Amino acid sequence: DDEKEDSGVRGRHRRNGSFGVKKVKVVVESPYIKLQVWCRQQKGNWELGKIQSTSEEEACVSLSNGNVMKVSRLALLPANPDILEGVDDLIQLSYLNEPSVLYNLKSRYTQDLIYSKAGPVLIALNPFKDVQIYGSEYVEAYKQRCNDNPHVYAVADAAYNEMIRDEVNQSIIISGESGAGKTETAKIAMQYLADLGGGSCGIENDVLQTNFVLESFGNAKTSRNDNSSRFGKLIEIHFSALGKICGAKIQTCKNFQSRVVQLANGERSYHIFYQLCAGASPDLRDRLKLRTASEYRYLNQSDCMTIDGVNDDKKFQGLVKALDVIRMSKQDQERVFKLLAAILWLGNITFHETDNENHIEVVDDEAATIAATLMQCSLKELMVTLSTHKIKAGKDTITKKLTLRQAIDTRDALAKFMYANLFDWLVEQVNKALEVGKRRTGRSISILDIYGFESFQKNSFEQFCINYANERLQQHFNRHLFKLEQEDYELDGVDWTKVEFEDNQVCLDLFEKKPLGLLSLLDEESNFPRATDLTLATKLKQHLSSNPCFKGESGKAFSVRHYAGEVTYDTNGFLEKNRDPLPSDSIKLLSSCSCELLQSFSQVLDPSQQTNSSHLGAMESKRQSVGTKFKGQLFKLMHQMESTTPHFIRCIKPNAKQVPGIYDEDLVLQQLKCCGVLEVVRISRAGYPTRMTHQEFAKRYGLLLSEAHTSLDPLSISIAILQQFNIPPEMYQVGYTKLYLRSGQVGVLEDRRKHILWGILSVQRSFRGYQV
Ligand code: AOV
Ligand code: MG
Repeated sequence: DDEKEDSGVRGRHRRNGSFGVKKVKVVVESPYIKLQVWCRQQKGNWELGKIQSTSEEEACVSLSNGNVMKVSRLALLPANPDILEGVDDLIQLSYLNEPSVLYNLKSRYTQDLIYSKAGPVLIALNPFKDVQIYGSEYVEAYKQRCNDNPHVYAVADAAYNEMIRDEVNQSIIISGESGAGKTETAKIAMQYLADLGGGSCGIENDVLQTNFVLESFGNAKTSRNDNSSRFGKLIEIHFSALGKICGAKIQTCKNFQSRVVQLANGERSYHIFYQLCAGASPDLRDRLKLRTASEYRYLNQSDCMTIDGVNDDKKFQGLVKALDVIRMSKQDQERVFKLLAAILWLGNITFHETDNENHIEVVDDEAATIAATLMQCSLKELMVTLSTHKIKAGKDTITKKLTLRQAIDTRDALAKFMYANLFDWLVEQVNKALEVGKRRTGRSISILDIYGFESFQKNSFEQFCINYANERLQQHFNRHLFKLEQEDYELDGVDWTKVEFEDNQVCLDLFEKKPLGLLSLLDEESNFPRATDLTLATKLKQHLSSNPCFKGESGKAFSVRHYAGEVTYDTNGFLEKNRDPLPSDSIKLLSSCSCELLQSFSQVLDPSQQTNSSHLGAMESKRQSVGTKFKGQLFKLMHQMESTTPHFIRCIKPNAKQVPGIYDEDLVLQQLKCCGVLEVVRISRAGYPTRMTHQEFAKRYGLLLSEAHTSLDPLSISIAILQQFNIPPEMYQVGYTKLYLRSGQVGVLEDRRKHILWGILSVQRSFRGYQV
């Protein structure tokens, strides 16, 4: 029976194996007449109905749309009673099958109840419109605990309180597909914390303003999201002993720069370029020799120059204000804008051929002149750098002309390098402005918002990195919610039936194993001067085919079975993007610029370490490969989160059109499946989410005991408390070291405790002559 019931709704990416819904056998016999059921339709969707009559194999069901159908009993699943419609925690559902969960979330979504709980996890459905559930009134309600509807505010509130109560750092980990709402959710959480931890120094406002700056420079319109984050961000908010925000630190993870020089139709480069072109004052335009966005090759290669409903001019004014708030000097702001304009003008530089072997020279026009002026270098040096390379031959150095392709690559590499370093410099400035005050206690809440899982028609190196990061994040989620939970029970001798969950270690091994993993093999191949994308693909297929998460495809492609679905990657450009070469001539050029920023960028690299490995054949500075650097940054982020208590938010995109009101069941189901939300519900429902050591429990609730207890043993005190409050035995378990309570049980004790403490406090105050 089990197998037969698993069919039904077809996810876009059907994964191997079950997705863990407990299958309930529907016994359709006479007592079940009138029973509410889900009835699978031809298209695979489910309709609600009531059983009219049954036979051996079939049932006659009247559907909610009025139709009466005869269906196989296997096409039926039990539906939840009406009283459970739209419950705010999926834990409360009697039946946890696919249609029941989907319907429950849908019924809430249509009432603009976009947040729900799945046990300890908050599910956030993107409304794609303004929903009136934010702002000071709501903040206040959650602060006072007068509103217990699931909300990002409630998650932030829990994190804050646990930080204070347990003196343990917290993290809020937000995940979900591209466009699901992670960045917005992160901002909502920050807003709440800023309200809660706002003090006299006003630094909480600075923290909020940094979002504006980072989004301008790090976000762009993609085909999935008009404001897609192209970098990962962990913002660590620090609190003083009084629970006030006293500073913050931002860590970022690889900002992908290829977008600066290359765009697909329907996509844009980073917002800042359009904002600058639209919003610069006439004076600034003049100083930067700025034109409209459509006059720059780097921007006009895509057919998309504006975003519906977004005013780039206004955004620019907002950005300047935000830069003021984070105390960036006007001089530095001008430097930044100059550099951006220089990048745009670099893109307009063209080349003309000088012989029939494709060798080129730079066209000496306004683009080259203005770029050199803005970079504050000599025009001649710029032109030489972009059109020649030097090769060492024994003691001599020979200068050779570049071909057109090489020249374009050199120019683009320079632009990308400038942008990448500008972004890092900016993050550094932001961090200086947010530097933690002297009264730091070391207590913090970190909010993680990275790029969501991406699966496009064509997937390249960027998707490869992004999806790898998501795979890591998924493991963090799994470890905390499944592994640690179960290990905890087992170690502590608690009676517990193991729940199976989808482990993604095999996929992580595929990426990380040395020497035979995707990242190491990519690095190895990147070091061969004659390697091509095809030899890379062949090598991967040769060494990795035994990993069940790997699949070789024809030609230059390969597929990875990610936790969120299978993605086919095209190795086209992988080697180049992984090497990210910058000829040493370009670095020399940068060090010759009188622009201080550019000069400082040139020092990031050490020109003494030169290799000949680039396709350009020129000497270039050796840097860590992009893949390896990415892995390093990711590990640093994950490591930092290991020592925190995590709070998970799963954002879900209800439709791919980015419009309000449409709930695409297949799309939602696929996201619920791939992020393991349903398994979490199962575990939580069966488990004991509250756990405290005997000592902690006795210390916290000992004051509730009505009779003085003669024994000082924490276990006896704990049990006496449980008995006094008549907590039924099935609601808790006593482990060797800890007490485990089912959800909801600790609330009674907490309320009582607060009541008593408040009483004591009042008495104390009245003694001191205060009015109570
Ligand atoms: P993402 O961060 O998850 O995608 P965003 O947070 O940028 O997604 O959300 C995408 C868009 O959805 C936003 O620009 C808003 O228009 C809308 N949106 C999201 N959450 C809300 C909300 N709570 N209320 C109203 N509108 C919302 V990516 O960075 O692409 O992975 O990489
Ligand atoms: Mg985002």
